[in-house]
Amino acid sequence: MPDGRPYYITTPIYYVNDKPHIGHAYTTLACDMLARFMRLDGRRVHFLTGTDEHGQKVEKSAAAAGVAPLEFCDRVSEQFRVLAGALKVSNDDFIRTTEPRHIAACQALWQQLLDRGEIYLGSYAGWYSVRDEAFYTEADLVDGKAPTGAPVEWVEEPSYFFRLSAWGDRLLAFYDQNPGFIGPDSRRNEVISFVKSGLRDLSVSRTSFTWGVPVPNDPAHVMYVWLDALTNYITAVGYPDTQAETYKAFWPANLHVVGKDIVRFHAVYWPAFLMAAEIAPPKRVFAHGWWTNEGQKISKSLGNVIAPGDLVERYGLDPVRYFLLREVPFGNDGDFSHRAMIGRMNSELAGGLGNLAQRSLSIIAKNLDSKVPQPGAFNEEDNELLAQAAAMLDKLRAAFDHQLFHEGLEAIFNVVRAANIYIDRQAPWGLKKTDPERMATVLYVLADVVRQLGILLQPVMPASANRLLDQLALPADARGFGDLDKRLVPGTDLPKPEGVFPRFVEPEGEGA
Ligand code: ME8
Repeated sequence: MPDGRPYYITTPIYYVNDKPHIGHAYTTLACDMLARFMRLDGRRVHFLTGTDEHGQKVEKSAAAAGVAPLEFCDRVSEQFRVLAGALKVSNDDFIRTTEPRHIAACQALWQQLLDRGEIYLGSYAGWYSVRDEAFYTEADLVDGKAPTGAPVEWVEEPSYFFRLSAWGDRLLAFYDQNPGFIGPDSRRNEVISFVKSGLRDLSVSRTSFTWGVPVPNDPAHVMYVWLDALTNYITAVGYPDTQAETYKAFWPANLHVVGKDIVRFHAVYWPAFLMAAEIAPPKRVFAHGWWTNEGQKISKSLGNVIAPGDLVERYGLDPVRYFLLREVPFGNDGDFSHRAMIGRMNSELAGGLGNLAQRSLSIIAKNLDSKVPQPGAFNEEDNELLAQAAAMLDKLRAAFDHQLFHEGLEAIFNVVRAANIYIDRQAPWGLKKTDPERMATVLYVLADVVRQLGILLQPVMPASANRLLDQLALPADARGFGDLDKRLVPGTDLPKPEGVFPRFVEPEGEGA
């Protein structure tokens, strides 16, 4: 039942140097599914996404576009908002790092760090990659480039430093005491060995450009964009007002979902900044894998960037949401291919779930006057299927607690398969003359299993799942997880059944 326990989940805030693509859509959709899941499970959810608008990378992109940085940010940030709308993302807030609330939060955090002696003035001489917005030592470089392959430039400038070197042991103790802090395990191991290899103090201000949050009392410096960006997670719940209701309810965040490229910033720098300011670190950071397109790295220069809008137009939003979260174990790298997309759409959605619902509901419409059937006593096979359906929620909770989305979806689709086997074995279409009472029982069991599937599929395919539930005439206030064990009411009038998961048919003249 709803317990209203707070659940705070965040996406990374995306750089506005470029248009949104499938990678951004992926992270945001994964968070959206979890946010919707938690709401249906009775939690009080705060779901945050937004844009990261400062730093050299954005400043350079604005200059290349020939517009002032803020105007450029307004324009691209809007595209991320539009994308979130098109993907039906249920975020509760959208933060921009150029907002006054955020600048105030960054400056307050800076002051806390300064007051505690965690920041000191020095000068930086070393390599910097604008693309990564990261500092590198000579030893980090591979063939004169960043380990990520990004170009680097030599930078020498006055800079404030954060005493990261003093935080290594405390970070290791923190990871030890909080084994769930980083997921999956491969990333946790990577982070721990990075910290064990020794941390150097981190440059946290820049003086060679101006597009950033001014350092309090020293406006020649702007804050390093990662210190600025990470702070967004506390800005959005009210920091520096630590007495704000939202801050008290939602901080520390339950989960930061990020791509594997930025795990170090979230799992090393961020908890160190927070602990140094005596703020609790987030409860968990989960880093997912990287998408390629038909086997190739996604890049602008290869011209193979997948625009989320194009996919949605071709396949529909819910199949795209389902595919992205089902195809690849969350945490692993994945490859997008049209063949795989169409395969899942036609076999699991149209052939599995759609077929189950359509067969069950059309027999009810034809033979039972379009009303929820009145069941007789359940036999062993009925009870077995119903028990399998009733076990889904706990499996989903366990899987989603560890961000194992594919496992949760597999648990749901195992029930779809079991129900399709059940309908074939029971063959209700042949019972009308021989045993109408049994026919009604079988169809009741099927309709109720479809109801439970529909309720549990709302987080991943909100529109389709709700259309399925509409066909069962299920009231809108009976669609939460707390309603799962309330069976369909026999005798309820049902609307005319219609297919919710169409097969994908190649548009004429086009290859996939
Ligand atoms: O790093 N596959 O922003 P960003 C999967 N502003 N995910 C991908 C992807 C791909 N091919 N490409 C991008 C930043 N992503 C910072 C974050 S947070 C305080 C600041 C996703 O615009 C993935 O989530 O470069 C990755 O971490 C994020 O986009 C990087 O977005």
